[in-house]
Amino acid sequence: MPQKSYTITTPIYYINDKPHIGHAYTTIIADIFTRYHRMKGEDAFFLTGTDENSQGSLDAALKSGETDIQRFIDAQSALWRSTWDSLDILYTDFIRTTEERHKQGVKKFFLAVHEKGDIYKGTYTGLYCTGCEAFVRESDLVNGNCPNHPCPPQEIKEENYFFKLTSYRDRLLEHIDAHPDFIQPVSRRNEIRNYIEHHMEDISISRQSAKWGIPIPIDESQVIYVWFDALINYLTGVGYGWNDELFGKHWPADMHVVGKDIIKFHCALWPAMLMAAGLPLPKRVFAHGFFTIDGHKMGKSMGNAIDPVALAQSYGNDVLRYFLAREIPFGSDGDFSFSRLKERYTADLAKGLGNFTSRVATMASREYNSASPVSLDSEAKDAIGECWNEWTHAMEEYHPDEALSEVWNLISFGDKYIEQQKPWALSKSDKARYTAVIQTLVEVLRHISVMVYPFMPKTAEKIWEQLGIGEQQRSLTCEQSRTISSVPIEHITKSESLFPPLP
Ligand code: ME8
Repeated sequence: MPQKSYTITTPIYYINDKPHIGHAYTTIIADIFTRYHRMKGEDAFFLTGTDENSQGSLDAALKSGETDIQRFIDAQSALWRSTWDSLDILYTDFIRTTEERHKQGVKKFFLAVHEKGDIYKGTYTGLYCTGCEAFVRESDLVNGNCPNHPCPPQEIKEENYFFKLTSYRDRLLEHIDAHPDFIQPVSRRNEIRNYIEHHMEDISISRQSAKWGIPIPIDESQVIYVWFDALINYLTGVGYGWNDELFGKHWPADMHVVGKDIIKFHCALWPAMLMAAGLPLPKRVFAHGFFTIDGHKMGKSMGNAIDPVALAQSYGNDVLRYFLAREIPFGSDGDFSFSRLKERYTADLAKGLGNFTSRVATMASREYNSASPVSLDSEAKDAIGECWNEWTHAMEEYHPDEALSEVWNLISFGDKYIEQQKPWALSKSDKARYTAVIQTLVEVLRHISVMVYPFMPKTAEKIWEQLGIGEQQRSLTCEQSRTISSVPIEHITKSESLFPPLP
């Protein structure tokens, strides 16, 4: 059977800003699902990258004093890439919208939509916010400012090319109704349905005055509107226009992970663009919530943006990954605070997973009767089976926080099992029973480590190291890890604590 493919994407981020933990959240969640799908034995393609053709890029370059705009953009893009590298993000490709392969794909796409008759010339009179890179309505302004940025939008009157977005109103609504999974969570689906039905207008897809961007193939005096250009990265990143085989395999995407701020672009404009170009639609757009920092909106202007790399250096990559995935239910808004991070570190990691691992490894590395056959206690077998069922269900339904909470139930089970069985007493009174109890505990820990892997890959590896789990067993699929019998316990070694107490 050919290997099943799975394609997941993040937004491509604007390079005028530095990565903060909001961006890291989206990217880490996408990485978690990529690793999960790879664990299922699928060929998972994970696309991320940078959005470089915006007015904001140009403004930031000029502000920095750099006269070579592309050089500034190259350095900024490299910063984003190295951020993901240092956070253990296993992206398959990193697409940049100033790359030739992207520009060619955008031109091809534009011409396909133009040929369809969905592009016309008109005059745009209205407001434009450079922060959002979007046209805004007078009625959306708050005290004369853009609702998302603390500055007034620019007034623009331009000859522009427009995309006939409204021609797709009925088809978009039909698609959303026929595919309940297309927009998630459900609350977002209702919001988008309402927007498409009552507020959606044709959209200007070119800028006459912009000095940076991809020229329109039929009129080089204008550049393509940055969102029309950026959305096409999801195609050019998987081969559109340069590798048909790759494109055939990885389009349509299974999941676009985005923040709730950009759903109109992803759930209305993007599917309409694809319909116009005669291409299949992505299977799902998941719009996660936004989180605040200690209750305050995060952003450069607020001066409270947290650098994910610095945070990971202080606490560890896996701690950051765990905290973000566990603390903020995927799809809801949340809050980030150092006090919650420390609480979870101590309660869930140091006293939870770390302590359980250390107790099991300490006991198992001592003397025991390794000749005994492995027979798991039935209550442990049931707890492991139940955890796998619930974990898998949560992962399939895109509830990473719930998947983690199932793993932590199994850790609690393991802790209680130790208290009930009292292996320290059995080691003197009943060697055979002692071995069975230790083997059961090692098995519980092994299953925990596999289910923890997509969230905390380094921690899982450290547990495998202690359990003497070799390369071959590390690359088993979920199904294989779930069903194989126990690991050989004579290799167990106790290492230093996974999560030492915080200073
Ligand atoms: O919008 N909480 O890029 P961008 C959670 N280039 N997630 C957050 C967040 C927060 N407080 N702040 C930002 C763009 N994000 C376009 C995308 S895609 C074709 C083009 C995350 O750099 C969230 O995923 O402004 C949000 O959608 C994204 O960063 C916006 O990144």
